Amino acid sequence: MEGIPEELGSRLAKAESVAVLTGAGISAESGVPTFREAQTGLWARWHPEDLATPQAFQRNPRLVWDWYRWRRQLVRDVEPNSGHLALVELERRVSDFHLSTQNVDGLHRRAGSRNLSELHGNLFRDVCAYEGIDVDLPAADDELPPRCPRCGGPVRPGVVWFGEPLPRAELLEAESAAAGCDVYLLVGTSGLVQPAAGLPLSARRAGAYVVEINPETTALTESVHCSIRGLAGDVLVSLLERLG
Ligand code: BJW
Repeated sequence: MEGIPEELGSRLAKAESVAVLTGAGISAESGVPTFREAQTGLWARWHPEDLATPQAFQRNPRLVWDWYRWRRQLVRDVEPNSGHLALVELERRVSDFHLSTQNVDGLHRRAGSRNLSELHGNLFRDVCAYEGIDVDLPAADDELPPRCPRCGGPVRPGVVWFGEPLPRAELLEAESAAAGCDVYLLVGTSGLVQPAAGLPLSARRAGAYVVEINPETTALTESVHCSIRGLAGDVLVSLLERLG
């Protein structure tokens, strides 16, 4: 891993407001697969248009549910890692801190992050596909798709699929954090999916110092002030050590 650049250390030490955007890379060290990595990414094994669009769910809700149930189990079996925990500690140390995540795995909340916006929803929410509201399903409901206890319509996972709008309140919180922070950290995302990928650009336009933490170059590398090539856990722990 590269060391923490001097300028980042001093800017972070002075920062009153820090905003963070995470992607699948931060959960990779817990054992959750990313989406776009060549061999191991979910999209290397499945087509997003078969599983992560409203049309896919209409065509074959059983297939979509089988896939999401598999992912739920995978996430239940893993734990938050040192990267998630370092962000909890950073939140404790910075007076104004906001974390936006594209991840649906809930690991930031399990780690203890509080001021958090889940931009792409949450894998463990059950939502009525007709009414768009969260529903409680009986524990032993094996019907696929499950049925809404209120209207009988199909229930879907509470995640944001391609072509769907992001939850309004979460997106507004993320935009406001990006527009008002001194330092913006971009952790473990390819920066390919909109509108989340526009947040670091908004932060930069508004005057923030923007930093990318990723072992690889990404679509956003050329737009940030500073890129640190390394694993999220290692780099975030080093950042905290640097802060003292
Ligand atoms: C490590 C690491 C380690 C590895 N440490 N790093 C403008 C232009 C073009 C297209 C569009 C546009 N605006 C909208 C679109 C369409 C679309 C889009 O962006 N398409 C592009 C892909 C072309 N966007 C949408 O459809 C969005 N909706 C929308 O815009 O609605 C508008 C609207 C308004 C009003 C009415 C109607 C519509 C919705 C996007 C939803 C994305 N959904 C998914 C699935 C969620 C559910 C699920 O999980 O099943 O979200 S797709 C998938 O990609 C998932 C992720 O959150 C998202 C981002 O991926 P992420 O996190 O960046 O992961 P990877 O795999 O890409 O990258 C991992 C990175 O980690 C890599 O860089 C590694 O190197 C790194 N890494 N190990 C640190 N240890």
